[in-house]
Formats: sequence, structure tokens, C-alpha cells
Amino acid sequence: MIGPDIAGIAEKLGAAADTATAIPQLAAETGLDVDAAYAVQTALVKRRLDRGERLVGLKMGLTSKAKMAQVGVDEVIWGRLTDVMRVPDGGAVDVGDFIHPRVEPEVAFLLDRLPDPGEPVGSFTRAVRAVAPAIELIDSRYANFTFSLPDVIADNTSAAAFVVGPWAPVPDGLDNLGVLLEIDGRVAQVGSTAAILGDPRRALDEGLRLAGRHGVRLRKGWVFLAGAATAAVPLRPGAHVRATVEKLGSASLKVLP
Ligand code: OOG
Ligand code: MG
Repeated sequence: MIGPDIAGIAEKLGAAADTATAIPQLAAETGLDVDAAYAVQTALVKRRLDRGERLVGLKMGLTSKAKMAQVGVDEVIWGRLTDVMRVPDGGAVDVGDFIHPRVEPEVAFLLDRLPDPGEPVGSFTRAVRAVAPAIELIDSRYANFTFSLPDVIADNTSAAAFVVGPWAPVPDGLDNLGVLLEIDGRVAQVGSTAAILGDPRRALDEGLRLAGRHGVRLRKGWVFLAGAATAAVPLRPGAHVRATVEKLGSASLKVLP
């Protein structure tokens, strides 16, 4: 039996991102299952690495019920972050570079000494050197921001850009910190880090386990996004976005007019 055309699907998704043009969903039509979808994601990210981008981290997706409900997919997923996706704290993006961008508040981990594949994380403070408030800008390449589980995995879990705020030492508890997303100084979303798998530290266990299944090892120095605690909010030209996590501070992003 001939399987789905992994390279061809990755090329379609890559071109959609490069030209900021939505495409129809393709998993059902091409018979893409979850494993094949991660193979597409690998090819899609390789396309970026081939043009000089560097892998700088891993992101988790759909680790909260709010996110699962918003997109109608209820499995935890993971994707890759490259250096070109990183926007400095307080930096600006242009909505014209994206199809239908949304922002969401995140908690970021700076990875340090990680366990060998198959081993449990053990001490979180050994595995994570610092934590920070962050903003993720997601931009599904599919029309109407609508997708199935294999579709969103193939599309590198909608990854498009991210901002990391100031790094701070790991606080005593990370499991019930208030999370706030403000647009132009007005509250757009409120939540708690408890929404992230009960405790965002669990996202790292899940990331190690799920990425490890596909032979992907996390690296010291990488940024790890634990997944949004709240639903994502559409990004408008001229907007000022701020994500605040209690005890950790804020990260911010401007959108060009
Ligand atoms: C998929 C990516 C989800 C998160 O933090 O849950 C994600 C999407 O919502 O398009 O990044
Ligand atoms: Mg996210």
C-alpha cells in the first residue's frame, strides 16, 4: 500500500505559512494518521532548518480544557520552535505575515539537565533552570482555524511566533498561579496555571514522553512552552498584548498598525 505523500504535504503546509495563505484540511483526504502527521511535522520543520533556521525549543499544545474546547481536539500534542519564531519581549509583529493569528498566555521553562530517554524527569529543578511568562502566537494554516488532530500535528501545532518574558528562578509552587491576558490594557482572558494538566510541571513529563516516542530528545538550553492555560484571542493590527503570570511577571508584544 502506498502511504500519504509526507514530503508533498509538508511542502503545501510550508508554502501556506510562507505566503500567509490558508489551505483546506488535508488529513482525511490523504489518510494521515497521528504517526504520519508527526512525520509531516518533521519534514515541515526540516524545510525551515534547511534554510538556516535553528531548533530552539519544544511547545506543548492542548494541555488545558479551555484550549481543547476552543479547537475541538482533545489530545495533548507537541510541536517545534525555531529561532526565527522568537520575537523579543516587547517586540512587534505584523499581522500581514500571518493568516489569522491568535495569541495565548503561556508559561516557559528554560531546560537544563534532562533525563535519558525513557527515564522520569525526577527533580524538576534539575531539569528546569528558570521559568518565565510567555506569549504564543498561533496561526493555523487551515481555513477557518479548523482542523482534526492529525491536521494540527502536521501543521507543527499552529506554531508561528513566541515571546518569552524575563526568566526567574523556579518558584516553590507553579500549580496555582493566576494567568492574565490583556489586550490594550483590557482583560481578554483570565485563568490559572492549574488549568495546564493540573500543574504545568506535568507538561514537561508529557513532552519528554510524547516527543520521545518519535525519537525527539529535548536539549539543554531549549525553551519549553507548557501550553496555554486559557483560550486564544484573535490578534488585531495595532494591538498591545500582555501576558502576566503571578509571581513570574509579564511578557508583551506589539502589533504594527
Ligand atoms: C493548536 C496549538 C495549541 C496550546 O497552547 O494549547 C497550543 C491550536 O490551538 O491551534 O499551542
Ligand atoms: Mg500554545
